[in-house]
Amino acid sequence: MRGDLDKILAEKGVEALLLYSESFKNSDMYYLTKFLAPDPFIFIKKVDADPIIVVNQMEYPRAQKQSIVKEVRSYFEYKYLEVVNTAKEPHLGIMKFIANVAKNELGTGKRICVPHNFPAIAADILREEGLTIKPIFDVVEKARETKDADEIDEIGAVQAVAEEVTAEAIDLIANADVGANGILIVKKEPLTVGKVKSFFGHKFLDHGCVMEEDIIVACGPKGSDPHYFGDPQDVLKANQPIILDVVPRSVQKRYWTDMTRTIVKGKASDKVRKMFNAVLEAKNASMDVIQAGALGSDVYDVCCDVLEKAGYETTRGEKQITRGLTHSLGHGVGLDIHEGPRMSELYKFPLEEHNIVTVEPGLYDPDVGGLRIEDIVEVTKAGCSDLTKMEIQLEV
Ligand SMILES: [Mn+2]
Repeated sequence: MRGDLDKILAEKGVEALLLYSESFKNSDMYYLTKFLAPDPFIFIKKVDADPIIVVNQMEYPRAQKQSIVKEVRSYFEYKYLEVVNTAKEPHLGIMKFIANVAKNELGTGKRICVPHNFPAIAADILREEGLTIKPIFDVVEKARETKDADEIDEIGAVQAVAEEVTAEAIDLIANADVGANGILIVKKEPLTVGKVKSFFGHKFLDHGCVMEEDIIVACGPKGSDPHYFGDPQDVLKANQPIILDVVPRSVQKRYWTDMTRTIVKGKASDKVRKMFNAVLEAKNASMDVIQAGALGSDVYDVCCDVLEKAGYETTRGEKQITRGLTHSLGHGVGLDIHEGPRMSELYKFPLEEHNIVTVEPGLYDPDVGGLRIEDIVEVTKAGCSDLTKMEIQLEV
């Protein structure tokens, strides 16, 4: 949560935090300021003090109205034009300007934390100007991992949209006719992945969400690659697993959600049904052990134990496999679609209350395709609360 930031900065042994970025793509910048801007601006915060932002003159009135940062200043207050004009070229001048603002606000003696994606060229120039710049991973990201009630509500609202639209898409698939070679037919035309994605995209927009990144609609053997997104020309077929991995984002509130359902229109083969049962059991067993304090790696282990006991292989211990579970169990979701914490072999850190994580075991087989089930849950003190209300059903 935002309130954790001072503690995190102090733990890292730094005295201030500096960001220079736009805030559409940079979720840290948006999180800290709640000011959505397509051009970079400056964020500065001393430990245990209120932050300030410095924005260009055009954005100044809007930032004052919209940002949660109360102290908003204009570039002109720091003689922007004068500083930039003294440099050999404008880009370098802007870097020099950032250094001037930082020196003005922080002096030169402070250890200043910048995020891992702070421009390297800016770090160089700030150091040339005598500032102590420390790029550090997981500062703002760490604060973002624990969500406050408003954030959980926003993610829940996007999740409700994901479920409504996915249910409609499943209806579309379930009500399709079956033509030659098992190809699904809707209104006398083959039901392609492109048409299904277009359906999702339009419906999301009707609910104030977007398909900012591609969703996964993968039918049959191609779905055995977990991140095969589905080519628009692919046709959906009966009696084969169809993975729907759905990731809408709220346009205004900026939060994502993530849900996967795998369905078969018609009849699932015994092999696919067995995969479905194992994945479902792995998901339930994993959710049973999720709670504040549980290590992400331990939850992943529980998932692998269930799948291995059911006769499937996993990549646990860097095992090279051609079928089985080939990815981790889950990831945080918030202003980014993939953020911390993780539930994987590498993540030997405890989950915390109010983390929002996906639980998404899957099994993959190049002969039949993929089978993945994904819910999104809130970690609580004694367990987890499932934000996903949608039923899990194989055959439709
Ligand atoms: Mn996911």
